Formats: sequence, C-alpha cells, structure tokens
Amino acid sequence: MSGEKAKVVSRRFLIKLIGGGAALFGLSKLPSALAQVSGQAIQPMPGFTGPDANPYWGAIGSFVIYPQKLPLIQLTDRPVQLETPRHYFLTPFTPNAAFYVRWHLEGIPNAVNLSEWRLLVEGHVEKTLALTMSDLMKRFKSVSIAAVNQCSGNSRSRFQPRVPGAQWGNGAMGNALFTGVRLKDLLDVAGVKTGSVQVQFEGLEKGRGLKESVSYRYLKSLSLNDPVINETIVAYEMNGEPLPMLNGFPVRLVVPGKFSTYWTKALTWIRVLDKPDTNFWMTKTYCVPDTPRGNTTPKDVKEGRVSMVPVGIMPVRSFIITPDGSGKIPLEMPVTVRGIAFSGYGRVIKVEFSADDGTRWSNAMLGEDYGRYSFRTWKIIWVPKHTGKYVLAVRATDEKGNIQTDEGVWNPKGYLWNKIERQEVMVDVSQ
Ligand SMILES: Nc1nc2c(c(=O)[nH]1)N[C@H]1C(S)=C(S)[C@@H](COP(=O)(O)O)O[C@H]1N2
Ligand SMILES: [Mo]
Repeated sequence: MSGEKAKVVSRRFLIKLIGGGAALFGLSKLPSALAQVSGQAIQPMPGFTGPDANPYWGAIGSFVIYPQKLPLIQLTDRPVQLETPRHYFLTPFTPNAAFYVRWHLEGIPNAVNLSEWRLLVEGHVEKTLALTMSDLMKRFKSVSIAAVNQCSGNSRSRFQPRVPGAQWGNGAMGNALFTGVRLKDLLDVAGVKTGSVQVQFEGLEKGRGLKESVSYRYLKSLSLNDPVINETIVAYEMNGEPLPMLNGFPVRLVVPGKFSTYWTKALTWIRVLDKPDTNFWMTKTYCVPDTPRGNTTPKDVKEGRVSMVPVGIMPVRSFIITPDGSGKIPLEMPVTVRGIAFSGYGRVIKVEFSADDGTRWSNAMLGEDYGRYSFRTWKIIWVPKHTGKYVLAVRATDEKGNIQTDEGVWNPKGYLWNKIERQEVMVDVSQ
C-alpha cells in the first residue's frame, strides 16, 4: 500500500474508532475520492450507534472504577477527574456511587479518622472552635437541602475555539440531598469580629507543590455579605449516606446555586478573614469576564480589554437524557422524552421541547419539585409522524425569566456553558 493510501486507511479507521467524534476535528465529510482503497469501493460508514451517540453527550474517555464508585468516565487520574455517564441523570437525585469527581491536587485524603479529625473555625473570630463530627451532629440543628453540584467547566469540550482544561462533556454535575449544619450557625458560635470581610475554606488534601505555592493548597472564599452565606451548609450526609471519600468525606461545603468550585470537600478549616482573599484560586482562575453573560472573544482577551471576576451563580440549563440517539425510533411509536433542568438563579418554571430543531416548542411536564436548587425532571410524549432524521431540542426558563438560547458563551477558562441542548434521532420502520 502506498504511503498516501495507508494514511487514508488509518485516518478512516481512527474516525470509525472514535465514532461521530470525527465532526470534532472537522473531518466529518471526507472527499469521495478518499473512499477508494486498493481499488475497492468502500461502503459509506453507518452512523455511530454507541450508547452515547452523536453528538457526544459525555466526555470521551474510558470507564474506570474507584473505591465507592461505579464505572465512571475518566478524564485524568492525577488529579482525579471522573465524569458521570448520561443515564444516571434519568432520576432527580444522582446516586453517590455515580456522582462525578473533581480534585485539583494530587494528595487527596483516602482515609479520615474521626476520633482525631476536627473542623476548625478560626481566624478573625472571638473564639476558635475545634468541632468533632459528633459536635456537628448533636450541638447544631440539622438542615437538608437538595442542591445541584456543577463544575464551572461542565461541557467545556463544546467551546470553540477550544480552551484548555478538562474536556468535560455534560456529566460534570449531579444533584443530591445534602444534610448538615448551617455555616451561619458555626460562625455565630465562633463570633465573627467586626471588620471581617470573607470566609475562607480549606480541605484536607495537599498538592505536590512547594509549601505555600498555588499547587500546595486549594483555597476558596465567600464574601460575608453574599446572601448565599445564610444558605450555605457544612454537609455530613449526601443522599442519606456518609459522603464518599472522593466527594469530600467527612464534610463538605454546599453553596446552593453557585458553581461547585466553592463547595470545598473534606472541609477542615473555616477561616474568617479581615482582608479579601487574593490567592490564585480566587483571582487567577475560576474567573469569568465581567460582561452580562460572562461572554467575550479571544481577541478581546488578547488585547487585554477584559476584566475578570470570580465565577458565581449557575445559569439555567436543561438536558435531554433519553432518547439518546443510540437506536432508531419506530415510526408513530409514542416516545417519552426525558431529562432534567436547573438554574442557580431560581426555580425552573418552564421546560420546552422541540422536535424540529427549535422551530416550534411545546411545554414539557415538570417532575416533582424538590426545591429551587435541585434538578427538576421533565418529560413529554412525542409521536414521530415521518421517517428520517429529527433534531430534538430542549430549553428551560427559570423564575427570574432567564431562558436558554442558541448563543454559546466563550471565555478563556471554559465556564458557564448553557446553550440549548440538542439530540439527533432517526425514525425508521426498521431497526
Ligand atoms: N477540597 C477540595 N474541594 C473541592 C475541590 C478541590 O479540588 N478540593 N474542587 C472543587 C471543584 S472545582 C469541583 S467541580 C467540585 C467537585 O465536587 P465532586 O468531586 O464532589 O463532584 O469540588 C470542589 N471542591
Ligand atoms: Mo470545578
């Protein structure tokens, strides 16, 4: 085989291996001349019909099994970054064993001895606290809240032009019922001194970097006058179970409505600050352009015209979970299209479905309401009336009037993605 032909074969082979992902590299339509190999005509390739068919919903990666976890999609192993596969989003609560995982530093805790562990409340306070798990459970009122934990970089792989960072599909999110104590109650007992401005949170893990370098500690802070301070909880239970190690055992911060960068896992130090936190994790990363939708352009960034602010509340999103395009749909068969929706700005009040790529919309039926910070399931029965390709689409509206659009968002770190989601399906009389 000549070099030229060999190249063609391997490229086609590669495209087949990665399925519909070819579109990702702009190679979806090969010139027909390339379909000739060794003088033989090649049949057009059938569409990819894997469990996560075109367009990719989840990240591209292999399944791995970690302690206390079901097989999840691996993005990186040091630090551990694992994505939840699509079908776990058919239920409003994401099982702990399927919940996605994201750490920044390598040295994550893999065991915690609760007889030694203490939660410290320190810094600019009247009285430093060192609380045991039993103190948390007995001395403070317990509260529960259903809340969506979503990585700021969820769906980053959609960005064009591409941006560096974990190439998440849509599964860097999950919803759980968290139970714990109010942060406010802990602060009240410690007594926040006047002149305090922020509260800083630190977990048990350590990085490999030199002590005090950015890659040694992951530090995040919330402003004391952010209303979310009153809703934030220190959670010791997730879906009625202890937290999995990888999701922050023994306790984690839950900051309802905000991206998960603030949801410190294995939380051990709560530090009241009298000066704003200017550490790397607050000012150099997890920042978005200070524009209405956090949108900008590579050109504006390059020319230094963009001022950045810490990422905050999660914009409204909705997803189609099934059908997933992996099989054909028989003509005229009523199909229940299902999915989830959420918004950090307020309750989801409307989910609309389109079977014609977003031209006409109908209201979907909303599932049970577990509170304004939870996933809300939705469903609609759809009867395909002709054969061929359909493009399904879904969009949600929250109580503040925020609605998803077809405009993408671009920013240098790949945060805040919330474009209308679509799913191609084939309707046919045969499978
Ligand atoms: N201690 C600690 N907490 C952390 C992080 C971390 O690196 N260390 N990462 C944050 C980020 S950016 C995300 S997206 C979430 C992920 O939460 P999960 O692993 O429970 O899904 O944890 C947050 N809390
Ligand atoms: Mo994240």
